[in-house]
Order: sequence, then C-alpha cells, then structure tokens
Amino acid sequence: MRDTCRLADLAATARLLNPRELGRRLRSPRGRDLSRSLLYNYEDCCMKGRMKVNGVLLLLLCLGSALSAVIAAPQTCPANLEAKCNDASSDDWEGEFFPGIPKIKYEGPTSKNPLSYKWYNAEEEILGKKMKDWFRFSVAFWHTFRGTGADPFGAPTKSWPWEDGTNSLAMAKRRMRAHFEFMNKLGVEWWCFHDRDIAPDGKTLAEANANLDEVVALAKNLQEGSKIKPLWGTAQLFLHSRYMHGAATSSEVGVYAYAAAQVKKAMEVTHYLGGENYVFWGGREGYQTLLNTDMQRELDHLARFLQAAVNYKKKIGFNGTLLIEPKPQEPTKHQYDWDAATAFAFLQKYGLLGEFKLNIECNHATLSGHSCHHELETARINGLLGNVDANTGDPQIGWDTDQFLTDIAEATLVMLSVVRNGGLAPGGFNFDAKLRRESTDVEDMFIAHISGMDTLARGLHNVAKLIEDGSLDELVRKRYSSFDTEIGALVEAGKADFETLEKKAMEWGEPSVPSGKQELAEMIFQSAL
Ligand code: XUL
Ligand code: CO
Repeated sequence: MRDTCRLADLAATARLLNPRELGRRLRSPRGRDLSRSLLYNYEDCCMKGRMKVNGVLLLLLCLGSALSAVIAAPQTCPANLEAKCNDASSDDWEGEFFPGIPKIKYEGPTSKNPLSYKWYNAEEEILGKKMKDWFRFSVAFWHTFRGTGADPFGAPTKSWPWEDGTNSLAMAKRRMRAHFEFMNKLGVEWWCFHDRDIAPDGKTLAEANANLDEVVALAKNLQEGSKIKPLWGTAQLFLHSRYMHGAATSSEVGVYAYAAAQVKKAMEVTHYLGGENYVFWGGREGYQTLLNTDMQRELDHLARFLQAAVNYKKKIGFNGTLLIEPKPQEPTKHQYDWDAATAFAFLQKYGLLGEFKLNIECNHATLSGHSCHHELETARINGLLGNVDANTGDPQIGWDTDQFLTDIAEATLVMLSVVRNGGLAPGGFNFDAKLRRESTDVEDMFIAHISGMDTLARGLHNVAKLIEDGSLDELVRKRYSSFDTEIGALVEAGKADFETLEKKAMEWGEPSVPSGKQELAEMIFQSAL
C-alpha cells in the first residue's frame, strides 16, 4: 500500500513541478509552500473522491498518500512570523491589482462585453425593491482569494500576480487589498470570510488572534468611506487536525473549548467589521461511524455550544442573525445539520428556534437528495430562510463542486422562494462558488461573478413575469380551493373532527379527483424563462 501511495505522492509532486510552477518558484526566493497544496489534495482526495471513483482503490490511495504527505511534505508555516517562512516582509504593491479591468457597469442584454452586466442592474426597481436590495451579493473570500485550483489529483493551477507563495501576514494584507479592489470594481457591497482565510493561523491561539486583529484592522480601514461590509463571518473549524473528531461535537473537551474560543473571536471581529450575520457550518460536526459515537451526547454538546454563542452575541451587542448552514456530508460521512428539516428539528428540540435562521446552499441541497427549491421552501415556510450560499453542483460529478449558478430555470426557482420570503435581508446571496480549475486568467474571477449575478437577475425578472401573468399562482390556488369554504375551511381552522368528516364522506360518496395539471404548470413556468 505504501508503495502505491508513494508513487501517487511522487506523481503529485512531479505535477507541481510543471514549467509554470518552476517559473513561479524562480520568481519567489523560497518558492511555493508545497505542503499546503498537498494537504488540500489529500483532503479532497479522501473526502470527495469516495463518492464516485473506485472506492477501495481510492481509499487505499488516500490513506497511503496521507501518510506519505506527513512524512514527505515540508511543514507549513502556520503563522509565518518566523524569518524562514516570511519572505514577504512588506505588503507593498505598486498600482492596481487588476489593471485593465474597469469598474463593471450595466450595459443591457445586447452587450457583447464580458466585463459588463447584461441583466443585473443594481438600481433598477423590480417587484417593489431595487435589484441590489433583493440580492445583497457577497464575495466569498475563501474561494475567490484562497482558492488554488488544486483538486484530488492535481496541484494548484492559479498564479495570481499578487500571490508570493507564502501564507505570511504581509501576504494576507496584500491579498485583502486586492479583495477590496475586486469588490469595488465589481460593485459588490458584501463579503464573507472564515477567520483563517483572511489571516494566518498562529502557533498559539493568542498568536492567531493577534494575526487576525492585524488583518481585520486593515479590512476596517479599507471599508472606511465605502458601503462595503461583511454579509457574514465564520470560524474555520475543520482544516486543523485538532478538529478531526469535530469541534463542538469533538469527543475532547479541550477541542470544544478551543472551538468556542475561535468562534468567540470570529464573532467579535465580524461585529467589529459591521457584519450582518454569523454562520455555523458544521463541516466536521458529525460522524464516520456510530460504533464509536455517542450521538446523543454530541448533539447535546452542539446545542450547548450554540446556546453559548447566542449568549455571547447578546453580551457583546451583536445584532446580526446567527445562521446554520445544513449539509449532509463531506467531510464527515454524516453531518448533523443534514438538511433544512433536520436543522429545524434540532433547533426546536433544544429551544433554539427564534435565535437561528438557515443559510441554504444549493449544492448542499442536491447532496442531501433535495432540490435547492425544496430546501429554500422548507426554510421559508418555517420562518427560517436567512441567507443563500449561491452555487450549484454538477449532476454528473455528484460532490460539492461549488460552481457559479448559470442555469436560468434553477435561478428562477431560487428567486421564487426568495421573493415569497420578501427578500433575505439582513442576509443575502453569498457566492460560495469557485472558478473551475482550468480557469486561470484574472479576468475569470470577474466573469464568474458577473455571470452568477446576471443569472440570478434573470431569475428575478422571470419571477416578476410569472407574478404579473398570475396563471401559475391561480393554478395552485384553484388546486386547493376545496379547502377554501365550508368543511374545507373547518379543516384548516382545526375544527373538523373525525365524526363530522365521516358524515360528509357518507353524504358526498366517492370524491371526484381533478387533474394535478403538472404539465400545464411546467409549461407556464417555461414560458417565463
Ligand atoms: C462548505 C461550505 C462552507 C461554508 C462556510 O461546503 O459551504 O464554505 O459556507 O464555512
Ligand atoms: Co457554504
């Protein structure tokens, strides 16, 4: 097994040494931190590959590769404050990060300019609200600025001009400045982040917090004089090995405490930056096997953790909404916040309803065997729809591919729920989506977001058409109209007992059951696209 994996490891290393990579190493005196790309590869390999590829072979490869990674890969520089890790002592950068890319403007559907909006017209009023207020679009820092293009079998492919290959504090600051130029040029006013995306980790919690403070102070300065602020912040409780058994559901109380400290700090900085929400995505809150798991204790611990977060939020005067982001699995075999209905039941059981809403991610919805529309509607009818992590999956690949949404029919369904919800504020649409591995031009970062924003704008236009036309609403209204009067109205009022209903059933005889008109509903929907 070790030999097979060593071969895989060598192959991965060889792939890193392509001419492009070599060029980059030559530019940077210490070269790129190889271990990080390997780390991501192993993680992806073990988490994602299991879904489709030959299971046993892949598992062996993953296990062995992970082992050889530990042996062969150089140590990462978690804080990069030491000289040996910190090539970039300055975050200086001459001129623009995105030279030649103008501020993106609305040019209308006939425009052929890829760097323009064809449908998203921020100030245009539609269904009683400006488009920008329906959407509240947000850039996800981790994908757009930390995504490397690495996949289970290959090295990073992106070589953004401002990256120097380190995870230093200076690099974090330069990256943050690039991020703000990106948002300003795109015309987006919200951003989302994990604590560890924006600042390097530390050898101690205190050091990590100090790193975070430095980058957050810069972000605060860059926000000054603009409308830009976080849509939400969150703590990264899944990458570090301490979280291998989970964070709030870890079997180790030391890990539980560390996670609490990380969330405390992440909530503080989100509040400081004027963030409007705070997200809990429990990537490792779940299990690999129930044989070694006390599910009841773990769920109790998670509830205590979330209650402590509610208490702390109130203590520091943070008025943002707390959001739970359901996902069924990946990286765990089973994540506790499986889907919207499971999260709802959990919140009810532990008396947390009213303190949390849900952040529905479309790709997570399809992983759980639902449509995004189903998850949005489940959240909405229970008063829990707080935010959308706007992305989509790939029906053939089947894992969390985090693609930008470009399907107009899907976007129309998403917007049907959002419009019925009266919007999402203080939530919004966060592009939890990444460029494809093969998309390596800086302008692709813009094109991907523009395309996602235009697709959702088309969805909103289509919903306006459907509402104006009214025939879909009428079809649904008519379908349930037998409950509008007499005995049906009594049922809905909770006043129809079994004796009354039996009497009616006897009197009416065999009920006539009308057509469900599914094809007509689909025809009306299609005609709006
Ligand atoms: C992972 C995912 C996360 C959360 C934030 O699938 O969606 O990026 O949105 O932790
Ligand atoms: Co997400």
